[in-house]
Amino acid sequence: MKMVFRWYGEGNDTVTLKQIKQIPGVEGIVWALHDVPAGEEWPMDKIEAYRQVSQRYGLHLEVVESVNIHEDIKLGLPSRDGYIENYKRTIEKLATVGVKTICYNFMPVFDWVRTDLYRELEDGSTALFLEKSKIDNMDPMELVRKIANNPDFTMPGWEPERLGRLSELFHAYKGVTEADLRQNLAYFLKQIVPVAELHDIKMAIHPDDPPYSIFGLPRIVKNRDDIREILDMVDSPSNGVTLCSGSLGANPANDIAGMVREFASRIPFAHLRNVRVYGNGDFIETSHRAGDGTVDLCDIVQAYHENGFTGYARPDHGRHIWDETCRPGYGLYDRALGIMYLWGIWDSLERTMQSGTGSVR
Ligand SMILES: [Mn+2]
Repeated sequence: MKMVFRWYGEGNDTVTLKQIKQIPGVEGIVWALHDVPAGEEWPMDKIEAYRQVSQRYGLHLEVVESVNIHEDIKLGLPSRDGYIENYKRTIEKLATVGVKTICYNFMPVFDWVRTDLYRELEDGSTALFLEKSKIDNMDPMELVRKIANNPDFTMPGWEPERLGRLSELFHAYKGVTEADLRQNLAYFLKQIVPVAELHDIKMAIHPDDPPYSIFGLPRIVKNRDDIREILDMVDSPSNGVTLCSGSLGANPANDIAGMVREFASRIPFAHLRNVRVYGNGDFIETSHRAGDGTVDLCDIVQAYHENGFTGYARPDHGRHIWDETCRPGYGLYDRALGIMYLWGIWDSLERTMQSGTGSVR
């Protein structure tokens, strides 16, 4: 397990590389050019700037999250080919600075969705929260109206000034089924994976967050069957999955340890975090500790360990604790605590294996 830590870049993150370097066992950053719009080729000078700054702290940049997919690719429009060509050029450039894994998602319109970024937990810390009834059965146009009329109702990336584009996109996705979206993903992968293979890079699709359809939009990375189908689209180690225990864990029916066991050789990147799902489907992100949420990270880490996992792992999100001011879900403290918890499990499994006493469970 190679531990990495997401960093949003100089002037774009409250956490510093100096701090990241001091978290035990962290070898590299998970990075992206956040100012390059989806679909555009990443400029080499900006990639090179990341290389230089990470090198100063002895942190590698082998994991990129994400190179975003243009909506025209997801929609299967004729203009997709140009965007796919740009994507290939970006892969080639990333290979020159040692990138090994590229995380991406294939979620229409919205990346992750929450209804509250700072919901208070019992201990006074705050965390990302989703109130399911707020988004359930909501007509997309009602959502657009809500964002426009209520300053407290926001969706990531959809500020009131971009709402025109949002209704346009909803219109474009009208009638696009899960089968269509799958076909468009397969089209993308068949072109991209050979280029990734050639450059020893593993593509790793991130599950949908939350792992079910929202606002009537199709979603195709929700569970074990979905992932199996995607991995079968192109049978190559370069066609992999970012197994996110938090995203998948928002549906308690998902057996994440079971997925680790089934897909082990196709998971270049593990997102390890906990989430507490309530009876009504609401969920809140919690500390990593098993028991604080409904995701059993002990079991999941054990499944990785059993399979000799040598891929990358990151603690994904954390709560906001100790009065830290930070990007929602991306503070230093709780993610660092999460890493130590993960190492605690991992190291004790290593020790048990070496002493030959078998399973710790
Ligand atoms: Mn994740």
